[in-house]
Amino acid sequence: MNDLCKKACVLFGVGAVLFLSSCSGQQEAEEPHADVLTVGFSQLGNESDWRVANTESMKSTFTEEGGYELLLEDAQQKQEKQIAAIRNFILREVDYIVLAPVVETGWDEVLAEAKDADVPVIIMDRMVDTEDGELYTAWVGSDMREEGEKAVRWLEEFLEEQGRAEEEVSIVHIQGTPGSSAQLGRTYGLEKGLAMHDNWHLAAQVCGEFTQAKAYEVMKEILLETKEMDVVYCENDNEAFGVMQALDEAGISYGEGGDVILISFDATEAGLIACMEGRINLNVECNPLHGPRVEKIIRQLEEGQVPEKESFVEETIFEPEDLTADFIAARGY
Ligand code: GYE
Repeated sequence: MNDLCKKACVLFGVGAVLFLSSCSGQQEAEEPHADVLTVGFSQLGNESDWRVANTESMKSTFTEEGGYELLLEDAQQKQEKQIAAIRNFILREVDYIVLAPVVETGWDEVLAEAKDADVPVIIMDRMVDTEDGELYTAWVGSDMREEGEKAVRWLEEFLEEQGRAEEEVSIVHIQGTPGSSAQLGRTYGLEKGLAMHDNWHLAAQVCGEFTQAKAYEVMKEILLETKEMDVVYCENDNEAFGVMQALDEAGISYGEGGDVILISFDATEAGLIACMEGRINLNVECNPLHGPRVEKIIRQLEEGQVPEKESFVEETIFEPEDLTADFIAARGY
């Protein structure tokens, strides 16, 4: 090949590549966006096993193959980050916003902005407390007051069976994130129980932030003050793990046949294993698999239907004798 010919070939090659890439570029710009629904998801954080399972459920539901683009923002437990994420989703003109709110109050302004921009907002897991119920389209999650009440009913029966119903009962209460539905509901249940039983007393009531590390730290401090406790009421499994660690170090027995009755919430895999092994007396279920439930709401909206404004998930409670390794493994979280 002479030089001229080589140059011509190279030029032709470059031209062909440019032509092809500009064609495929056009296709990319037009094709995927026709049917794809963009979902902006403001997840409150990554504080617990429950939260990890919840995020996973959203990711495995809102997939590319399923026709979605999921924009996931982790707010690291900060409401201002969630508000910023929602504003960003509005700017990006997403089709739907899903919000798992860290606390209940303080959402009116940003939800009104989403409403003005015609972006439907679906609230998942914890609730929002807004002045105007029209600021969000639908909510799906758990009845966390009911969860607290279930724990208290169980404790009443358990003490009764043990012949301890009339005895003084000293309770350590490890709370979750202040102002979150999970904290408010589970605290409501316990405080109602305390009000109904003159012989039930709070030995301590402190915040464990729904994390193992914080619960461990606060439980260590409590144990410096007192070792007199009959019940530790942890508002989630990760707090229960931190409490178990602190009780182990203090040489205090807990769970089935132990000195301290341990109550937990969530029933995640590790929480249920601890319950099956008798280290947690009661684990109140809180289901994190909301991805398919949120998708159902979006499908209904796409088809012009009106979804239920609020849907509560059915849940149960677990004691050690209810559990087997196979049962826990089949739950998958
Ligand atoms: O119990 C806890 C998590 O809002 C129900 O948040 C959720 C709670 C859950 O951190 O583990």
